[in-house]
Amino acid sequence: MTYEHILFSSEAGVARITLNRPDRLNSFNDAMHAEVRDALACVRGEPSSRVLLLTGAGRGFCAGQDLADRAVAPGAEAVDLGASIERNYKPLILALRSLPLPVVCAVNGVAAGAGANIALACDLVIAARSASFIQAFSRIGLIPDSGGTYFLPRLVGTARAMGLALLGDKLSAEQAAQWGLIWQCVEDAELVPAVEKLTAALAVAPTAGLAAAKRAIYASAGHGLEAQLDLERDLQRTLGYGADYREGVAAFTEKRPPRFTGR
Ligand code: T3D
Repeated sequence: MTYEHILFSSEAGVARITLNRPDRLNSFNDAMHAEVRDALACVRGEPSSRVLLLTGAGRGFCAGQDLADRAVAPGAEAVDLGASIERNYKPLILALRSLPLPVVCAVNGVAAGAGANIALACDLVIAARSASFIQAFSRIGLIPDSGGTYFLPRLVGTARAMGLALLGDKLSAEQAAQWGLIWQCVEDAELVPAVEKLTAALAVAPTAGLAAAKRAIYASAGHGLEAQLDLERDLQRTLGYGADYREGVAAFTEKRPPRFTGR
């Protein structure tokens, strides 16, 4: 597939998707959804990719749905937003969450509407200090979608989730990090070097182990303690037969850096 609305590359274990409609703050239309879907399928099918970086081109990360596609003429039939979510946003969020490798989101600017929640669906979110998060839905009569009503209360608690959802105010990257909504806020000039350092480290990490940790942590939201302990047991059993565990223990005992293959 040739890409018009995203940039996609994979090098040295790092796959990169850059949302690339900067004049619309990288908001999503159907074509961009199709391209991201295709790129995510490539990452999933390519074992040499050991970490995925998602970011945006220009001054914004992503402003959610392209509202120009929703401006129907007076009297014309309304768009079925449920169908749009079923076709595009739900598969996107599930694909990011289930990808068996770490997904880093570099929030380079404003993340609004579904754009904010696509960022929150990623495993490690690093934002530039000038970036912000806006649950813009309430400004146009909608609810937080793309997992917003799931991620927000789990990450920041019901009171803050409610404030963000009902008021639609801009939350600074610094405040988002203080509240635990994201992993880190860095100075604007530090975003690229910090993300490069992080993705380079994750590209040589024991990928299967990280994927299992991701799976277990996300599964915990729907589990009691006993079910979670069972899952940990099963995942640990599988990892214990893996090459990276063997290599990790060997490297430790031989007092040398490990050479993980991701398996
Ligand atoms: O519809 C479905 O399928 C259901 C799913 C819905 C998911 C959703 O995401 S609904 C929420 C949609 N998003 C929004 O409501 C956010 C709309 N954008 C904004 O509120 C503001 O643009 C921002 C707060 C994000 C940034 O403000 P600011 O002042 O920094 O930039 P700006 O001037 O508003 O935007 C710059 C340009 O991007 C501008 O174009 P122009 O005037 O220079 O030609 C603006 O129209 C365009 N833009 C920004 N967001 C969108 C957009 N164009 C289309 N759709 C957008 N979402």
